[in-house]
Amino acid sequence: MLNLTIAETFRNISRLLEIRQDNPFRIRAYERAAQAIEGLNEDIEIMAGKGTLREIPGIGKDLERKIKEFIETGKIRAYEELKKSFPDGLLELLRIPSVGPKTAKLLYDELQIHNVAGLESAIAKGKLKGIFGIKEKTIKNIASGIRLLKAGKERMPLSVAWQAAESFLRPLQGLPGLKKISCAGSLRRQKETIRDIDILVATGTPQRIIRHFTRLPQVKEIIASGSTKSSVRTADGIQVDCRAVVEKSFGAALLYFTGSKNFNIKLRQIAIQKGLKINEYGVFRGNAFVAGRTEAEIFKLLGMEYIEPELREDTGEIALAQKGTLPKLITQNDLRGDLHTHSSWSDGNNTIQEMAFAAAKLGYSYIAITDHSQGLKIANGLSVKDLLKKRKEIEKVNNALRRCRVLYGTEVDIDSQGRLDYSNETLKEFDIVIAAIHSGFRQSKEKLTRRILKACDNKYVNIISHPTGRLWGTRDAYEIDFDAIVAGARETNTALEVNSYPLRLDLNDLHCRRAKEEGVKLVINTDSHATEHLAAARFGIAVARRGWLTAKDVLNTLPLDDLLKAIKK
Ligand code: DGT
Ligand code: CA
Repeated sequence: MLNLTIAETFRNISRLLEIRQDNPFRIRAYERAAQAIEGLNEDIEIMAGKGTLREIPGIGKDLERKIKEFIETGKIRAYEELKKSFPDGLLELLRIPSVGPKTAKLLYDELQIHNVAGLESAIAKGKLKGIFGIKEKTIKNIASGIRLLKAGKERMPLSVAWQAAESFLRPLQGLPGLKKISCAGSLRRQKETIRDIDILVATGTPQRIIRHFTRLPQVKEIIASGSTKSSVRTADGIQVDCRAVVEKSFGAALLYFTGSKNFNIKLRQIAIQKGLKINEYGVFRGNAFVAGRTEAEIFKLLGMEYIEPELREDTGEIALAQKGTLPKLITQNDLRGDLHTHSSWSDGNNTIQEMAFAAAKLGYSYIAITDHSQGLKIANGLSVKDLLKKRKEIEKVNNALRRCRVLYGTEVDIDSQGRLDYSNETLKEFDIVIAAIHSGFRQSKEKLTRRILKACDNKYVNIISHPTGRLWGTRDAYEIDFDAIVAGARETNTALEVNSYPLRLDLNDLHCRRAKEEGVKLVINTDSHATEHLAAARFGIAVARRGWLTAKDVLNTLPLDDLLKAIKK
């Protein structure tokens, strides 16, 4: 699993080229490739083996060769050469989200700062103040960037964790002697970020399974290894723990190691009230084992409904389970379409037809192609003239493809004053309009909230996309008054989006739950820029499930006609 390492290498190349003021296209090409590799759902080594690297958006012959070179030798020669012409440590500074190439160079030249620790201490001592080109606000941004960077090192996004987990689960499944296998911990609860991966197996031959686990090719280091438990680290620095238990205890162990810790504590108290003792081996009355094989039998014994892992956070779910009134959580099967995707008309990699075919293949009955609006030049936003042509093309695709209807949409930009990037005249022609903020993230909370509310007020805006702007590891959510936005959305019948793009997951679980309580509808979109991104819906579904959403709370579970009625203002 070298996806993250290779993406990081390409990003570093892009940054160093930028300091050198190299060709902007080249700089951009490396950055794009880094992004594409980060977003992959497949192991890049496996892709290299199959010869499918060139299918990754932005990977041409040259980058394909570099990826192969890295897989084979652990290095890219051109990168090693490039690094030589820069001081050591400069790259570490560049990893801080708000430190661009110019700032890094300035810090180095003026203050001889060459690593994060040095920068932290310089900020603490007030040394950055008064340096030409560094404003007070920049210093604040750098400090919060350092915090983001550190947080990013401690936890990985859910998508990355799943990818790593699957590379362990797949080869273990079907081993002789293995009875059951599951992930546990925060991954099974599908938290948006994961510290380490927990795997649980039921087997009568634990040593054999554990040995196999520690010898998998992606294991780079064995941190600890015993007869029933082992911890390893992958080349990407991801820690994976594997525990083996007997089949009789599998349910109890799964319950215990899935957590959360607070949930476990509450469950144990309930068991005690019933004269039972619960631990990772089973449920006991005195010394007698009474349950433990499955989670379901344990929940039943404790007098409650089965609680889905995503709900196990001790935030009210236990009481509902005791009453038998838990919400029936949405599943990926409930989705009937995707309402936020891009085609090659703006900054996507695929044509409308390719996107529509891919959606049909997923069993969707509709897909909205919501390319960027005219003002968003970096994303190749569409002029009004382009829109006419795009609409014609959609008609053509719809005539040819019956299974999946293409909706004529846009992701219209909300400008710094809350104005939309197309006139109402233009907006009213779309089947569906989503509005989003793409700049001015650092405005005050009041101003940002007002911008979104103003967009909600527009008669033609159906959905607010990625409402808080969070980009994991790069940008915190911008400050908005979420309660005000929920109220505005409800008044104007505007839906709020859960953006499934793995680094966004915005809205988050808490937002979902709040919106639902207030009767605001949600949509789960992928913001796909290529056909293969459509599969990311599973991460939006994970967020929605953690936010207690049912299919009824999510508009794109509706059949097309009902959907179009429901979004009308
Ligand atoms: P993470 O790894 O920080 O993303 O989150 P988790 O929830 O996977 O935490 P982890 O890996 O430390 O432990 C896995 C599960 O094991 C946890 O969710 C609940 C259970 N567990 C761990 N330590 C304790 C404990 O001290 N008491 C109880 N009751 N359960 C624990
Ligand atoms: Ca864990």
